[in-house]
Amino acid sequence: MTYFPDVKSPIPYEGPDSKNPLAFRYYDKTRTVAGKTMAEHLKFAVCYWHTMRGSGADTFGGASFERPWGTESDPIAAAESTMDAAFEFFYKLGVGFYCFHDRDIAPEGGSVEETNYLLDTMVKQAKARQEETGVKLLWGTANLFSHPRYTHGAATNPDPLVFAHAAAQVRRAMDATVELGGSGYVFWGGREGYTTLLNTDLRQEREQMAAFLHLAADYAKEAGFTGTLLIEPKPMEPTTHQYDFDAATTLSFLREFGLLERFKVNIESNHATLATHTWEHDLLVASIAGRLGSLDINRGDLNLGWDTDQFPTDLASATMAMLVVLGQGGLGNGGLNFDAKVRRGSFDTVDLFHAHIGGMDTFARALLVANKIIEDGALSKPLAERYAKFREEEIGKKILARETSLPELEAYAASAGEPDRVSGRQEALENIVNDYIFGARASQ
Ligand code: XLS
Ligand code: NI
Ligand code: NI
Repeated sequence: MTYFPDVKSPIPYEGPDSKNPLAFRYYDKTRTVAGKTMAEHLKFAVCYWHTMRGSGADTFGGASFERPWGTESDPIAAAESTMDAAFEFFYKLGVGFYCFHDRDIAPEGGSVEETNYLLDTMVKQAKARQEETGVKLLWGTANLFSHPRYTHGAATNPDPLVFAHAAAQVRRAMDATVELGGSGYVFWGGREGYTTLLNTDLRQEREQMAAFLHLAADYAKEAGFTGTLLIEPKPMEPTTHQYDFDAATTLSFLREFGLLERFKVNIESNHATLATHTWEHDLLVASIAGRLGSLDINRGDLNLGWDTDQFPTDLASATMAMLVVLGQGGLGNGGLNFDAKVRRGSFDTVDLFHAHIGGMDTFARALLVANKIIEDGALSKPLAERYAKFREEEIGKKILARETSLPELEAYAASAGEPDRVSGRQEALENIVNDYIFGARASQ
């Protein structure tokens, strides 16, 4: 049985001139760029929730996709056919990784025990599929937001019993991740936030969240998890104010509660833009703190103010992201997870291929462009120049070493007079980036 009859064999690389819509133009997994293959640089992961479980439903209407999998009335049979389809898709796309929430791969049962049993059953099957296909788990996570018990939050719920249910779920999702060799485990604060401060004890909820993360990190160690624990910031949705607002807020929270050494962050493009940042801003904030672990790749819509999770096709944005990733020497055991969904109207299964192919080609091309920009020092040279005085002049060095004082600086300002006026050259720099993006200076 095949779930994707339009695609007979793995998507081939055919080069930039190909007219075949089911081929890669830039993503050539064996091509070496700066000492590593494209597959090593770009550890793409398909996300199970959007790609396998997405239904096309929105707030105005129910499912619009009629998938040939997951239709059985028995929930385990439905989970099994979904997993068959998932691994067929991963294999045909030629992707190395996938990501899931516990509830994406297995249904919830009527009790904690039954739920654990259902998850174990599906984890066994996933393990066998991974061994057959060589596809690996990038990260696992627990869905702590869909069940009605989590309406007022999971770790930040006013009821400790809800906290305990969330803890039970994370324990088992962590076990599943370890069992499947996942290199990461993600905490996205689903409903950890508030819609009104009138019923919210902000101080208490933050304490609860910190306690939860400490417990989870302790358990991860106990369970033999050797990968990276990641927090995924998002400013809003589903709550009005999510506690992990953006990278800076999340890092400050981790620092405040003694968690900074235990967690890194997973930065999603559309979440950064919802926080009114560019994606590269949030990536850089995390990276300079040494805490950038993984990326959720997608894009928003400039005309809509919510998390539209569209497939990433914006080369300029992907290039800026790859500059940060290459700038820190890669993502280690992190990768690029497609937290993206096809539009409600794109209901054919072949649309899933078009969407992922476009995203993979965009990042492959961005890798080449960013690598060339770095090799040529096209941005780093003017940047170093701009800050040269802090490195070269005595007073600059003293400021950075905190070896001066306001009176000394006053005396310096009085003797040295007015500073030179120097242009920031923004437009010239934008043109340089475009030169690379348009192809004139990029390696094809
Ligand atoms: C939702 C989040 C979610 C996480 C995993 O907005 O992006 O999909 O990536 O829980
Ligand atoms: Ni999102
Ligand atoms: Ni995400």
